[in-house]
Amino acid sequence: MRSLNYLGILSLLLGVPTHSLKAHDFKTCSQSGFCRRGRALSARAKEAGEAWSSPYSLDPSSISIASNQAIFIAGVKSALYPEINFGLELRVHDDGVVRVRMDEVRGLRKRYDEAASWALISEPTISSDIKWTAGKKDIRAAYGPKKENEVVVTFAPLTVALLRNGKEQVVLNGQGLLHMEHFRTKTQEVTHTEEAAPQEGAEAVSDDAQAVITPTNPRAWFEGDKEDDYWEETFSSWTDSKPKGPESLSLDINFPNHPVVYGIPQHATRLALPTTTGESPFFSDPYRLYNADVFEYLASSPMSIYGSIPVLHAHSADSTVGIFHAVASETWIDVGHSAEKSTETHWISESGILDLFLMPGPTPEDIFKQYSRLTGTTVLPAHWSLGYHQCRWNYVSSDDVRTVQKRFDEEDMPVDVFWLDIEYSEEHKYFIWDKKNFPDPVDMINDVATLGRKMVVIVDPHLKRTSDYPVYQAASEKGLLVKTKSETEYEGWCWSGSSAWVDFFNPNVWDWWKSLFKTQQISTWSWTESTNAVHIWNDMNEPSVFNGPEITMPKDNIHHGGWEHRDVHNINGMLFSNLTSQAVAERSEELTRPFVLTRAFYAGSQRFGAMWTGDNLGTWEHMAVGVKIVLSVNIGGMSFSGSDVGGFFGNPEPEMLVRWYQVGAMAPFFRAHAHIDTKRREPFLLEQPYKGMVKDILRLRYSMLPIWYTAFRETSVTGLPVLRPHYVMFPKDKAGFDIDDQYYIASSGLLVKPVTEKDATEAKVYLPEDQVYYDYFNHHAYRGAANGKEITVPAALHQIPLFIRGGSIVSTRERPRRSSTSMKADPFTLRVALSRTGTARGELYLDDGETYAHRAGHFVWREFVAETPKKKSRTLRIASRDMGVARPGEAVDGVVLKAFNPANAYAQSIADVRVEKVVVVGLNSKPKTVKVEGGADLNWEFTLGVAAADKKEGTASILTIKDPRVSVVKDWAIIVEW
Ligand code: MIG
Repeated sequence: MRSLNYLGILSLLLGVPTHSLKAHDFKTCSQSGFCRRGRALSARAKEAGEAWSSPYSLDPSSISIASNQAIFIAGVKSALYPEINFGLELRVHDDGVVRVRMDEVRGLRKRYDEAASWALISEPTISSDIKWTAGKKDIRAAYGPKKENEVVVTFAPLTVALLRNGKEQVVLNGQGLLHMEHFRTKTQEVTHTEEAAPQEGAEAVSDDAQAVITPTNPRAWFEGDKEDDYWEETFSSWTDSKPKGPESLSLDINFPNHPVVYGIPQHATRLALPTTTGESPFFSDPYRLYNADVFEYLASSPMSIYGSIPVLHAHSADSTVGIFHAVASETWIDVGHSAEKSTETHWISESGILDLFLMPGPTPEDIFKQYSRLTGTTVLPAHWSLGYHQCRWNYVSSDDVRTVQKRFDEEDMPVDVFWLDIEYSEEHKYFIWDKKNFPDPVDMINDVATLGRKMVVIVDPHLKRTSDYPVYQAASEKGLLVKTKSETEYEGWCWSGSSAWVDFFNPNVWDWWKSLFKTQQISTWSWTESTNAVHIWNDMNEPSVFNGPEITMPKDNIHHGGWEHRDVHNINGMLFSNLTSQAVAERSEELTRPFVLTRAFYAGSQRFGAMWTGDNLGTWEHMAVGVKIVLSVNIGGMSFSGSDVGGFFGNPEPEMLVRWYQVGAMAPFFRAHAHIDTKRREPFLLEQPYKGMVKDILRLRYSMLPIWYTAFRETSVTGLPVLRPHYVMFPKDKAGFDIDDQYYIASSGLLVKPVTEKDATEAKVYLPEDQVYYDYFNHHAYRGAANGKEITVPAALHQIPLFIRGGSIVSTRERPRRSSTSMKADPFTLRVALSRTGTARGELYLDDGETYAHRAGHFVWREFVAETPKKKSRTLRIASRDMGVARPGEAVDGVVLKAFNPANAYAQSIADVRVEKVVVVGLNSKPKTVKVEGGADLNWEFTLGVAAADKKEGTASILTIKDPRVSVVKDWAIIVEW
């Protein structure tokens, strides 16, 4: 029985093959009342053409300007409902971001307005340099260093536009699709339909808005002539009671002169979002954001999967702008290009206020900075969590775990973390060990930890409803569980059978949840059979409910504060990983960085840990789309991401498994995982030559850990993603806009093109610039071109197309070890990959990898620079200097460094760690001498090949400097002379 999953069981009962269920389990737009209404609105607008006009207008006499000009508030009305009041508020932040909020004022109920409070790190600072100027038709404010940005609000119809240098960049309601359905009482509305038009309100309207609103029945013209699923909605066998009635929000957001849009993860599709509207849309449905446990999700679809980040970048060769809509309810987004070179989007949300952040750019880099100032950067992870993670559903006993660990060591394959899926727990009561198979959990954990490794154990949000589960008992007694619409404890079905769900919106939950993770017994139940080497996996937090509508919770369930599940659905999962990461960090006296993997996520989840792409299939298609999903969540701020290596479902043949390891090793989060029904596929089980290939890939990942860790440091400070697609690196290069199958690793200079095709022997790689790119492994020099060039490179099964961009210095640790912790004192190799002009630069960041001492300045951040000092053209100087000093006052994980001392305790502790090799790639000719500045001659070797400055391709010249005896924490220079 255990080997059958829930949909497997369902499919047996219903006699339907599993794969046909996945689409039917989830709504299309036409099956979702408010989405249908939203799309009907845009269809009517389209049909009406020029005659269409928004009924929403701003009352200029109501404008009030507060807070030293930066906050602008005004009343808004819809001509259709003159008795209903809306309020519009605009704020300009000090970094140029404009926040636009609209809510119903003095309505029958309150719309949910707390999404931003969960997503944002703090209340943004308002600009002190704004001046609104009101005219007859609009009010506007120019701002920015050169007053190049301008926000303009037109009164009738209401539009909000962000301009740069006089040109519109983002326009709200330009197509007249704004509609905030106001709260009403059921009877009232029934009367309206029965009476039909014209009726009182409508007549009043047509008087003052005759010119814009067409006639006979203006409401029908705008809203449709019947109530469409206003008060109740049925999908499959579930009925949503919708006690609040209609409250959806529709808004068109246009990006004139921005032909491409990226973002709004999570969807299994290309990075540059295909269209959903127009003559021949790529997808017929809008992109949906409604966190969902979509079992065996499609490899190309606008359907929701596990997470939602309502962030979109609109891009052109000379501008990038972005938006973030802090909405937590189900949201659908249409994307189209009716005008050439422009993009129109239409956002339809089920509930909540309008809370939209317009990010002015003007470059992708600026957008990342603007967005991370709002929601935070990716937190710097524990160093070990960038190693290799071995997971499976399930390692079935403590001896199984020990054996797997032993096999890795016997084969000399590095690994850092062993994972336990749900079967470790007794009857799926998370935290409670199944003592039949795990009789000695703490001993098992210690056996893993003595070798410097960690364990990750799963804790899901569903609690088995049974009196012998102290966690459930406490939650139920304290009233900490999600409630039904009739305010009773909600019961649903999940792995643990009859289950209840902790309501993380309830502040009383927080300390209690943290108390569970304490490894020392406290007054209430806590997880004493755990240690500090255990970290946590949060799965099923969409939340997944087997017998719920769309495999989640009923929307009319009630959370803390009386909010319906409908209002908070997409942020629900983030609260779980938020609290879990706090719990793990604080579980013992000594604070250490937590690792928490989450499946569901929202804007801001990057502060709490890593995500993975859920239950992918063991197909080439899924391998390929996994790369695109990971790129798109990187765009959404979630840099720490990856897909299940091997594919969750199926038994990959060795070739596929090898390719999947290559994909995983080049992703920020690197974990192999497999479904319970699959055959064992740990890398040591492979036959040769595959086993050797995977071992090499694992060792490659470990040798590159300094690169990954430095990349994460950079991300944690700047907000720029770890994986950078072409449009981020080369915003002006149109040929790169659609590229999403190769990417750069932060600013390291590494370019990766993972191979995701069967039987590949070569790969095509796009080089966007007139620069030399070296093969990472054999230093073959390839040449790009100013207007881009595609090259063909060898890509047999043992080969990963990985390149070092000329002009980069990369740091690696080349001694194979069993885990990352055993590499901490290992020396470094520096690869100086010269640019066409003979220069190079790179960074290396190091700290203790586990504590928060780095937030107090205990770290090493070096900058390496290779250049030819002026007028000394016969010299190359490779210097190491301090980056920390170069950037005082920077913020790390949002914490501003007050002081930085290069001789900090951590730096001192690794003062003996040296650079054991410096490899200079692409020199013109054999040097005469190589020495440490002010020191002795060094030992070196040179092989002549292609020079960086040449036009030729072929193996580059290599100068290998052996053991220069320089410390990695000190300033030094190596002088190469001819
Ligand atoms: O309904 O815990 O995506 O990684 O192995 C399946 C069992 C529940 C789904 C996760 C998968 C995990 C599995 N879980």
